[in-house]
Amino acid sequence: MKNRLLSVLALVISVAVLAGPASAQTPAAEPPAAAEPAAEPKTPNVLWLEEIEAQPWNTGGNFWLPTPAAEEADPSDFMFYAVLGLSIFFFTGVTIATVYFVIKYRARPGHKAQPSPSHNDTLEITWTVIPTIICVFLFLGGWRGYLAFTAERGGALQIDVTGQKWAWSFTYPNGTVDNNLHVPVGQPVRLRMTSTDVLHSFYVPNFRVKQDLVPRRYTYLQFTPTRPGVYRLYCTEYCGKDHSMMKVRVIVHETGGYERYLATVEERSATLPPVELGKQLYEKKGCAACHSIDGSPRVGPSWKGIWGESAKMADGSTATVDAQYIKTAIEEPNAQKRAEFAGGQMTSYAGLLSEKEIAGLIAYIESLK
Ligand code: HEC
Ligand SMILES: [Cu+2]
Repeated sequence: MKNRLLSVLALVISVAVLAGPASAQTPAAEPPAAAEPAAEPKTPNVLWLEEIEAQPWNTGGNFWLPTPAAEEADPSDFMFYAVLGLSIFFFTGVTIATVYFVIKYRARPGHKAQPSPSHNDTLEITWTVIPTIICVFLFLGGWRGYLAFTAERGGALQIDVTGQKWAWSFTYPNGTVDNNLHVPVGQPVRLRMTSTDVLHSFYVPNFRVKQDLVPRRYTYLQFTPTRPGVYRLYCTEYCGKDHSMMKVRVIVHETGGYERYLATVEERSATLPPVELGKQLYEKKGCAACHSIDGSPRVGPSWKGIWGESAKMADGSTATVDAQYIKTAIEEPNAQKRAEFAGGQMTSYAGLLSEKEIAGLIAYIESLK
């Protein structure tokens, strides 16, 4: 009986193993996408950046913690392991003592209960002094780790961070704005962060740093990346329906790579046709979370076919969707509202998009008619 069960199990496993690769191959039968028009040839810099951005993020690490990639990870990991070690030590000690006493002093025929001592100096001093030393040690360790990512350090690269439902904007000292974070290895980075709508929180597990972004207020965070690679950045303050879309990339560049990145972005945006720029912004700036391009309504109106349309507004008037209408919609969303979407909220992108980018978005929406 047991043998038969085993052979059935073996059969099921071998069928699954054989079927696995075969079913994985089926999509290859699809016709090749040769119908796409040939793309413009790309400069080596643009290719380099696209390759880096497409790299899989680092998923390494041990059972407890992901790969450390910043100086701040050291004090933080030390404290994690210290607390873990202390917890294991005391949990085991207390459990063993409890079990031992339960057995040793159990009620049994001929055994008389012994009176508890009412006072014992040695015992009381021991259980006061040892926990006090442990608490002071934990406090100092935590304080050191806290200072590591909050205290201002000289020579830091400052990057402005804006959180918004549901995207990040990182503004570099030269004015470049991106939705992924790019930083150089080995240089302290100081983030000045705020939010345009609700609470968000910046968290990079590999750096062991986390800080809230608060509307109408600035918060700061500091770290020094130590290991080039691609890591993940999460929003860890639940901020609405598409909270999980605020999961982007942090790219730690090798020496010289950060400068090359900035130069490449400039080069790329200088040569991008407006429609392409608008398409890229639609995906990168989080517009896609609320606007579809296939006619289906999301939180906001779809962009498909709206160009030239006369839109019914919430105040009863009608307005033609043209360049001016789109610019106003982006910069002062509350100034004009469509009747059907009057309940939806869009936060203003004034100051977060350049004139050129707004022109790109207008061109892109026009191309969707
Ligand atoms: C959080 C959801 C949300 C995000 C993100 C968002 N929008 Fe909107 N958008 C809305 C809503 C809701 C409306 C309709 C009500 C209003 O105008 O405030 C709207 C309206 C618009 C309109 C007017 C469309 C029409 O047909 O009336 C434009 C243009 C627009 N958004 C552009 C953008 C651009 C560009 C971005 C990205 C840079 C963006 N939106 C990001 C929610 C969003
Ligand atoms: Cu968020």
